[in-house]
Amino acid sequence: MERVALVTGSTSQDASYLFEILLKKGYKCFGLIRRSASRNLWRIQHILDKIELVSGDLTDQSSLDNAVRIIKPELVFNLAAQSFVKDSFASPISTCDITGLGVVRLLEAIRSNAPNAKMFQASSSEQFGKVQETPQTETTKFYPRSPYGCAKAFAHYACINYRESYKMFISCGIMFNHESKRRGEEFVTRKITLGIARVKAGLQDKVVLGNLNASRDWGHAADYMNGAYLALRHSEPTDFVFATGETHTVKEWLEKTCEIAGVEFWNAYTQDVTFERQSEVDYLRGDSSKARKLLGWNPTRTFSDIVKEMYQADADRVQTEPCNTSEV
Ligand code: F7E
Repeated sequence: MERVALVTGSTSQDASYLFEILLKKGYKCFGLIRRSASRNLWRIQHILDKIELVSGDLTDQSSLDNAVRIIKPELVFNLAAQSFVKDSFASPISTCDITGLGVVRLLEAIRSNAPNAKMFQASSSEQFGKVQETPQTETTKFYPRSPYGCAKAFAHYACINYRESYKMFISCGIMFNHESKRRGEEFVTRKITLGIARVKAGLQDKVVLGNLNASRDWGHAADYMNGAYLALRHSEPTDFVFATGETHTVKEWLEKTCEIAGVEFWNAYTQDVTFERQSEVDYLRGDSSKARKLLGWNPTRTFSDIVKEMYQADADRVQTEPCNTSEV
């Protein structure tokens, strides 16, 4: 029988890596896509002829029902979200609608139309927010610090509730920050690698940043999507932390990028409160022992590998498509 997977958030960094993994494993892949997202296909351009895009939206129940009923997926990966934390303060209602309630709509669509499908929910380390213990594990108490974190925590609990109430196979991966050369330019890692590449090329004076002291546990998106796939291959539905166990400040990311670029760190940036959060997540460091033990999962790239990959890709990019990141 043909193995069929449905992925939401099709145009995202994460979906692009997950599609590559699923295609290699022989899955027929369907990607849910909002009509308005259809212009943003650059991350999946190289596999567009191998996957099928289906119109649908996490805010539209009937589109989810139709997609799940017609596709009858064996695996569903929910990667769709309003995922930019800073924007969630400006748009709390729509963030909660998409990132929180949208997951319940998807759960209902699966329960009604393909109850034996296995679902992966991309939960987030933002759920830990003001951390209650370090390192953070699957049992660490949540204390979200943004509408995005609150919506993700709600979605996480909804998944557990459906798993327990209806015996559905639903696993949540609590994903710590994961980056790559396909990362959106609004996130701090890409903003820095692209900004420094532009500074180096003489196209921009400085990178304008907010809080440099926040610490994040940064891994590579391809590794984390491999974790998502392994989570649904596991015999039991459960929750997993995906993290490297190493934490670095935003300042360290900036310093490493400048070092790779050969740019003077002190001259390369300036700070602006516009880019600070109303309430910040100061420190994240995950403990992924459970995923390592039960799934044999391991992150394969170091902090330095990831910064290098991203800087190099951006240094190449600025030669062909100069753009300004100071406004994001
Ligand atoms: O911020 C600080 C900012 O926007 C990281 C999402 O994928 O990971 C991501 O959420 C840190 C924060 O990612 C700027 O205050 C300083 O402390 O890159 P970010 P995030 O908020 O950690 C989690 C796991 C998700 O689930 C999310 O969807 O960097 N920071 N200056 C800045 N951040 C931005 N964006 N821009 C700045 O200028």
